[in-house]
Amino acid sequence: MKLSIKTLPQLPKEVVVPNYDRNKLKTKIVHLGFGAFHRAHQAVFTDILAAEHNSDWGYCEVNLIGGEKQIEDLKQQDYLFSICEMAYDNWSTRVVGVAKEALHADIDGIAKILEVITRPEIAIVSITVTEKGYCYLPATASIDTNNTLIKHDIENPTKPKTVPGVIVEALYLRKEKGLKPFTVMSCDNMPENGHVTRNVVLALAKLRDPNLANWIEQNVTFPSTMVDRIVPAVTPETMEKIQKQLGGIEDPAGVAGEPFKQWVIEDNFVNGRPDWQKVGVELVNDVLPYEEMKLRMLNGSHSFLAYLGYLAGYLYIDECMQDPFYVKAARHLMINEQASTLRVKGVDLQAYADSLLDRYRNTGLKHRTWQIAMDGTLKLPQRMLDSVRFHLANNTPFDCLALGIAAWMRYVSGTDDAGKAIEISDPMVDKLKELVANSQDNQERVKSLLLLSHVFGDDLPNNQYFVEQVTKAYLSLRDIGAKQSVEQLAESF
Ligand code: NAI
Ligand code: CS2
Repeated sequence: MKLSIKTLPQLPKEVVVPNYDRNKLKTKIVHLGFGAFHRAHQAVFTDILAAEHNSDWGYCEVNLIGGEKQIEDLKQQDYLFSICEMAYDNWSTRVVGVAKEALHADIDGIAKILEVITRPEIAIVSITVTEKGYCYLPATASIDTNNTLIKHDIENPTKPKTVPGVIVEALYLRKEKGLKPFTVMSCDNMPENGHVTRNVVLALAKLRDPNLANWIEQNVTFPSTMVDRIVPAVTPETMEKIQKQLGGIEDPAGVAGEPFKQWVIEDNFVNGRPDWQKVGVELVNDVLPYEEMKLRMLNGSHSFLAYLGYLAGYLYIDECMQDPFYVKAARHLMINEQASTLRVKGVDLQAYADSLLDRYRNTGLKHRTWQIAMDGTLKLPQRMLDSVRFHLANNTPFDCLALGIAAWMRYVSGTDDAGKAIEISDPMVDKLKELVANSQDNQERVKSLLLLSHVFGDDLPNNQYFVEQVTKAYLSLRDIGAKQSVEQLAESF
């Protein structure tokens, strides 16, 4: 039997269920990207707000590309889904009730989605669609007009497929109807995610109608956010554990994540917002220092561990944490090469680094290094390269960052240290394969991959010291492998 309103009474009494009147909820947020993260993060904060503070903010959950099954599952179970908190082996479960509706572009049609977004009561469109959903060029944070889907949206603005395309068309329709706009809130792991979202939306709007772009510029806000909770992709084993938590009831839309969660939002909304501050969300004037801290210390060390771990045969982050040299190197990276670059004030960064390592040790999470390694071309700039620029400008060392970047190069070269082929998942995978195929496995490989100016900009490939450092690390990885390269580096601190 599946999770639904009918089966709620059969759940074990420890499971937290929506104890509020779901009929009083109004769909006021449209969320684009009903993936694992949204379910375990924004939806949970909003659910606690409904349960504990009588909030009436509900969601229409939307997937535009991929994730058809999740939307179908949600519809079949009265829009209920569960989230398990995995504190090592001690799990606890909550059924979330704030979803009111669910739509998929390929199932329900884009017209239906636009109809919902243009309802007067929609106040926020929030987004978690991974970095590639923004169709932007990471080195400049500008729209990628060569992206096939963006080309489609430029030619067919009323039937958009992309996130920027849908937002532009929805805002166009609201403007025409004389309705208030909505706030656009990205919750993806990008630096200044609000700024990136604004850039791509405005660029697309300008191509369509400069008046529309002006109206958006003057009336719509794009608050940046810092979002944090480790929520690995659901596996069949996680599904089994969720079912056990639910006393045998199945929940294919269920998800599991770590207990920790954090959300910092720039308080800049044009049409109201839930009182998220009542449930621990930090509403601030400037989110950038928090975002930068999290992207460099957490995500930067995550990517470092993911590439070096995967090459060495460590399938999960908690396996990397069993290797004392990986722990030492990750901590050195966080404190000496990332924390030193940050603007954030009043945060104990030593304690932050230790808390991150502790979260990585959680053996319940089974967070795959392969999952974190994906989409590297869109992740490296904010996780590693911005810090490298800081060190180059300040003449300070960046050995761990150089090793991390070289490990990405080794990873996209396609073979791990045991000689096994790597399945690379990246929007630029074809280009990566071409660059790898046309270069020898030595300093030529490094030079060749540095040609990706959308990733490395024009400055880094022309900085001789940077190229030397990455080349040295690359050759070490080639000659002695990831495990020993990390060991040697960690021994040198
Ligand atoms: P997921 O794979 O479970 O879900 C991805 C979602 O993005 C799906 O709803 C899918 O329909 C949508 N999507 C994918 N490509 C798209 C495209 N080109 N256009 C439109 N929609 C697209 O991933 P998950 O775990 O939900 O993570 C999503 C993002 O959330 C991450 O990339 C990151 O930016 C952010 N995040 C994730 C955390 C995590 O631990 N999972 C933690 C903090 C942030
Ligand atoms: C990870 C993040 O997949 C990745 O790239 O680094 O999703 C990480 O788990 C989250 O940002 C934690 O908040």
